[in-house]
Amino acid sequence: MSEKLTSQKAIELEDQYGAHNYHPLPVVLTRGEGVFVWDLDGKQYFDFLSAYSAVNQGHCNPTIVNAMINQAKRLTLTSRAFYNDCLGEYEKYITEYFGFDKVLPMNSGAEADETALKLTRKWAYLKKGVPENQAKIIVCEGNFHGRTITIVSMSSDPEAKKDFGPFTPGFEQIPYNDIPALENALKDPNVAGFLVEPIQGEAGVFVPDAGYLKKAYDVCKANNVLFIADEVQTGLARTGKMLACDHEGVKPDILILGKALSGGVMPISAVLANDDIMLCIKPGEHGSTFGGNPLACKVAIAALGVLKDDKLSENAERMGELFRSELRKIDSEMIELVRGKGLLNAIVIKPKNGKEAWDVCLKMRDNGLLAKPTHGHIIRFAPPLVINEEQVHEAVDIIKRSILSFE
Ligand code: IF1
Repeated sequence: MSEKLTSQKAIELEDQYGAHNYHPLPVVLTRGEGVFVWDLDGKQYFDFLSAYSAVNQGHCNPTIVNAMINQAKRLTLTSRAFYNDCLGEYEKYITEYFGFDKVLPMNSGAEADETALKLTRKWAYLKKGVPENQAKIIVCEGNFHGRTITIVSMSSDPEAKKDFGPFTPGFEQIPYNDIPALENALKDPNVAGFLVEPIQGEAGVFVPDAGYLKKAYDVCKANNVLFIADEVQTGLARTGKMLACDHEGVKPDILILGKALSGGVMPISAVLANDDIMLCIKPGEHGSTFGGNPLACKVAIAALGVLKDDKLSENAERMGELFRSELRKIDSEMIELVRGKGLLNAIVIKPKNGKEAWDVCLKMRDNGLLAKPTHGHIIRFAPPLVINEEQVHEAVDIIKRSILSFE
């Protein structure tokens, strides 16, 4: 393009040529570094979304980008028709990192969730002895696991489902954070697994009661049901531990990872399990052209390395405490509630003078901080985990000024 691209023009292009499946905040970004992003006019913003927790390690993390560039110049994709010299190294690294026997590499979070569902059903037929086509998987109301037909079949969100039927059978919804409901659902001997987000993201960063995950795990064990944790969003240091399940000492039977597994540079996801479960899937029964590609392997090793080397769990824990306590000092009727764990946080906004969460987000954008409303009245705050104390104070100051401007 010869003319300089303006924000207006960039938005028009997306509007004219792209499907209208999103409603972005009007800001056009062109560069990122650490906790900051810049728009086309050179204006700097704190990124308090982190691409829905994919850039935990900070934008354009140099360790990750260098690993990517080096491997990109050598070999990027072989498919799984042949062996490559990166996959085994990565598989050893990630399984030792999380303490599982095996990994199955995929690309998007939704694919990893689909993989976990297939694995759970296969295990139910081969190991648990569930009669053919009778396996049932228990999911929670308010869940978010992605956008495929099967995954929206598990959803309770009308918007995610309307006019996308018919749906995949074999799922039963129970309320989240409800152990008696789980105990009741698991009375059915055909239940194969319980799929759960340790904190519900889409539901607006809904943190369950302390002890819920541990109790849910124990109920699963008592009934020979697999406990499947979707840590696509909550995992990888986001909540102040490497995994959100670590807060309760729970080790899932099947662990689903995505997003920050690449630090946001490309789609990389993974399903981890022990042999008893993972070896139920045989050659030809599952896979993906790009899953486990050499580029992804090197990127994921670097991305996981950064989490430990830079002590990002510890930082998320400390900065999260600071962030919530500073937010709670803001004296405004518009803030109904502050909640979260580590650096996965949200505020619930009470509209005032006709101003709601969307208006707060536009004002914060003007003041140099980006966040996105969900369900109309909740604002998620999830900065890259490399944020420091001074930056937390600056960010809270922006949030405070923005909200108080409506008083
Ligand atoms: C979008 C929410 C976040 C996820 C969990 C699997 C996936 C996701 C727990 C699928 C994806 C996203 C995708 C994003 C919005 C978003 C989201 F608001 F919808 F809930 F992060 F909070 N499991 N989450 O959160 O991963 O296939 O997208 O790689 O634009 O839809 P994916």
